Amino acid sequence: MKKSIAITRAVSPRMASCELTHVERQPINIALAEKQHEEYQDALRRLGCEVIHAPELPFFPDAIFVEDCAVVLDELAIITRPGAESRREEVFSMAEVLEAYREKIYYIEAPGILDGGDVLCIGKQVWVGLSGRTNEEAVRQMQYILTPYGYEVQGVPLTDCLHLKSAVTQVADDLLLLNPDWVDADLFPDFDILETHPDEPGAANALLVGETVIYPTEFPETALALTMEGIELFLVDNSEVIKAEGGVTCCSVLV
Ligand code: CIR
Repeated sequence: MKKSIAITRAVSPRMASCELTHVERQPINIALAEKQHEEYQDALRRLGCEVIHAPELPFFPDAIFVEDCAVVLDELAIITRPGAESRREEVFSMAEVLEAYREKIYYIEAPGILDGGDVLCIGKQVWVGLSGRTNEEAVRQMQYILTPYGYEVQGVPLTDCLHLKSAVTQVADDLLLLNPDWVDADLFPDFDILETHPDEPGAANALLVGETVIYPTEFPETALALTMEGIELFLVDNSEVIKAEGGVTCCSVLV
């Protein structure tokens, strides 16, 4: 397995006041969120990752969602400028953590806005969701940073979801899990596509670690379809993160 460090951050006691865009606010059980986050981090360890904790940010309700703070590639890291103003300051401590792992660190600058949840990288291809949190200017900056390293960066239109990785994630070398109502499968011509079950629109967010996929128990029909495709799943309860409009990719940065 290539990536073996997973950076995570503790649940904020204020998580119930998180940003929400497409889902109704529901009470969040912080103790349960903490337990589920421990189990998620145990899953990462069981799959060969060393879990490193970014500094706690108890006053930032969305602090657990570290994925949005940085995009890490083999050669470099890009520190984002999150689209939600309440989240802008989460990135600084992530930059400090990443200094230990990457010599080259770049920053998205205003007027660019970028959430890491909008960035899907596979090999040298990078898709960037044009969501409410990420704009064309950030795509332009990503192209400027990444083209010299041989990456191809393209902006991707999205509908009705928070981030690109709410709509599509990689679940095996050649296979993407995708919700066709939220993103156009034709944007990924080099890949086979497994569609999420129609009753489970939020089911496209899966975290591939090595050859295993960390996947929420909350989407049983799609989990079954993944298993039928021969994908090995490591199931985790993720109810509290889902209430906060997050998923399994959002809670770690794999380095
Ligand atoms: C937010 O709206 O920013 C958080 N409540 C959820 C962020 C989830 N992050 C992700 O999908 N990468």
